[in-house]
Amino acid sequence: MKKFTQRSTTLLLAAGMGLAAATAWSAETLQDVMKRRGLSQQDLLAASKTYVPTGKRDDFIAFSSGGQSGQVIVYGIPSMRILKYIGVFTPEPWQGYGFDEESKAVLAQGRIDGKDITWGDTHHPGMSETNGEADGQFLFINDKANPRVAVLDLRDFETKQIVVNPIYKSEHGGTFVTPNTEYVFEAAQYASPLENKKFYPLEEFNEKYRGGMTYWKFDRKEGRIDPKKSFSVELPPYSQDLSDAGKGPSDGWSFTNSFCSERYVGGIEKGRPPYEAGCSAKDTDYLHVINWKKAAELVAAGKAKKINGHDVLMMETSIKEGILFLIPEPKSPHGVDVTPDGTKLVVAGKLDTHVSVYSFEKIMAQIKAGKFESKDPYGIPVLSMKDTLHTQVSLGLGPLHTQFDSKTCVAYTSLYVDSQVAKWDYCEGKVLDKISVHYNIGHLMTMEGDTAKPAGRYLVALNKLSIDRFNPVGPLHPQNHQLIDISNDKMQLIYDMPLPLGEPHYVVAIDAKKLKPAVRYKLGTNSRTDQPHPAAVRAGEEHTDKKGNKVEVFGSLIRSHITPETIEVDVGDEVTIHLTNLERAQDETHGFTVSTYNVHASVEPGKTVTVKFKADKEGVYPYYCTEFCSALHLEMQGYLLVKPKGWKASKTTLAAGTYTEAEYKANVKKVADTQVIIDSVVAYITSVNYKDFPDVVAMVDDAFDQLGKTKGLKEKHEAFAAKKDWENATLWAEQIWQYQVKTADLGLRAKTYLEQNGAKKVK
Ligand code: K7E
Ligand code: CUA
Repeated sequence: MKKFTQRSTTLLLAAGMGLAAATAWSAETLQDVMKRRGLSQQDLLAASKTYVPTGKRDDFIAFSSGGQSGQVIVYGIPSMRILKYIGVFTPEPWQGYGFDEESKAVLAQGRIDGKDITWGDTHHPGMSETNGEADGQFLFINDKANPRVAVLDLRDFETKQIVVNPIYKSEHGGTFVTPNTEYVFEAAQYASPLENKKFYPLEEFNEKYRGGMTYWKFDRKEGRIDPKKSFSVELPPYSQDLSDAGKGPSDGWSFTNSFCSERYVGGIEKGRPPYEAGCSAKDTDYLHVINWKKAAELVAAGKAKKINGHDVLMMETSIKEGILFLIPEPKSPHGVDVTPDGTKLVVAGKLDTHVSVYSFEKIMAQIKAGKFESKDPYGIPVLSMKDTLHTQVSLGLGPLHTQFDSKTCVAYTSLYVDSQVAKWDYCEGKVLDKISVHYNIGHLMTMEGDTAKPAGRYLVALNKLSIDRFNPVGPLHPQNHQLIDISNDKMQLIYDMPLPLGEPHYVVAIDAKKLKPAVRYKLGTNSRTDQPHPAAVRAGEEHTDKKGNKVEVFGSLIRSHITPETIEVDVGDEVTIHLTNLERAQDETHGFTVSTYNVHASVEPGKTVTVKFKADKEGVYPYYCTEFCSALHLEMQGYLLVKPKGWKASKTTLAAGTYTEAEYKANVKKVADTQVIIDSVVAYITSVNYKDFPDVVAMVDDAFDQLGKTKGLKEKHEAFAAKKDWENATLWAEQIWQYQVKTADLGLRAKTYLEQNGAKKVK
């Protein structure tokens, strides 16, 4: 230990005097590298389009579904560097998600029929919008397997809420938002009886099984979905699929595809043709067109029926009130995407080579004129496909999803079977360009490409197979997100990114400038409720309460100690530990765990987190900080002592250390030397315009916070020295130095930042 601290002083001295920086330049030229690595001009061009130099940031931030991992993956574009995994439907240990009480409460909202469901099949992230444009405030994502929707707040990139769909058993067409995020859509997928736990045999499929469309009311002020103000529209058992919200002229309407409108129920084991045959036998399926604004009014007027306590507008009512229509669409469609100006909708039929562009104006004209070509078996008016189409364009095999460019009339459609992206003009109905991807593309995504104002520039192809793209890692391959430059007439493939967490069906991206995430919480925040945590403490307020067999610790974390450092309980006690991270410094997260009790917390600056467990095993259990937070991180430790029944202590004093006057004096000198470094760093920082750099101002504030903690300690060690108590004198002097190290660490970080970012001398 001694050795380490001396070395640290030397390092600090060296860094303080600017001796540490020596940069070696490679003598290699670009030509040399091209030759050595076998790169072409095209490769270099691609590399220069995606390379983000150290210290620079990406232009766009993407939120990808984590597929079967039940998480969200955040990455930067164009670098494709992964920035974060966010636990949503699944526990995520690093962030303590599912291992601390606050996040367990969020996961518990997603329980179904009283049971935990700790995985999710996430498909479609959706960003909150204001006037049809991505606003960077909230993210929504659905769980197809267990019909649920989650709300993430982009101030801290945390999951805040999970709502369970009260009437479905599966869903898919979610999450799509209305232009001002009034509602978040969730469409059913595999039809089932709407009443919970109701059994009907498949012979009653047409009568008793139903699909539907749910409109979750989003309360932006609260940042939460309000289930009481949410409702659903009952739909036929047609396997509703992807959806989109109208915008501009079509605002107030929603559009939902369907497949298997044949209502086939399979039975391969009974010798019946399988689903795949029975669900694609007819040439067309149905596009559902719903006036959600009017539906909301009807629900408010009491015209809905309560099913499982949830408002459902029954088909009969929707037909009578004229808010629900069907339009035939080509065989087994997948995506339906409303154009940025809201005048058209693009439907891609998986088993057709065409994309069909419908005109909203024509749809409205037909509805107004009451011109219906037929009714479906449930009495829903069916509009003529021919009379509502704007155009059809043959793009290739297996068109799935469509996204839009910032250039007017330009769209991109994924071609699953052809393994291509087609660039085409949806106004004129012509193909502009095609590019191959690797392989079998599902969704594709352009920057803010499903908003009213797409940002263009890049497109990401989300491929189902990666076969030969990456180093083999066994039979389960990574997914392949390919980045395509769309700023020119010809598309250029510029990057392959393997994603190894699940099948990310869809991803959305936003201009990074629109995101304004916080760097710390207000001291004592429960990040899952955004409310002050009742068990938060400030420095000096830490304490432990014991009532009967309940032990409650109100502790704190700051570099580099946990308060308290000993927790004594009796076997069988219920232990609750609340911890507040007192740091203000950016990125000074502390983690917390207790050996073998399966708890973990990530406590970011300002956050208060609770872990809870029953101390049902007598013994000694170290607890410690799990994030390498400082030079003395390993010493950020403590003991949980679980005493056996009837335990009586035989010794009452701790073993004394052996310290000499010489060691005390050495520590005092170390403190004085370090102060010289701190003073020189402070002198440098205050000699330049550091106040023009908000990040530096925060670091300087944090540095002085740490230094402030030395107050009164000099008097303390001197008083012990006067009494020749060399242990206490030495250790309190050491503690001053510990705070100084943190101060100097921050100060030097600030100094380096200023030097690298062109700080200027001030008078
Ligand atoms: Cu096409 Cu769930 Cu959007 Cu997969 S879905 S591809
Ligand atoms: Cu705190 Cu490591």
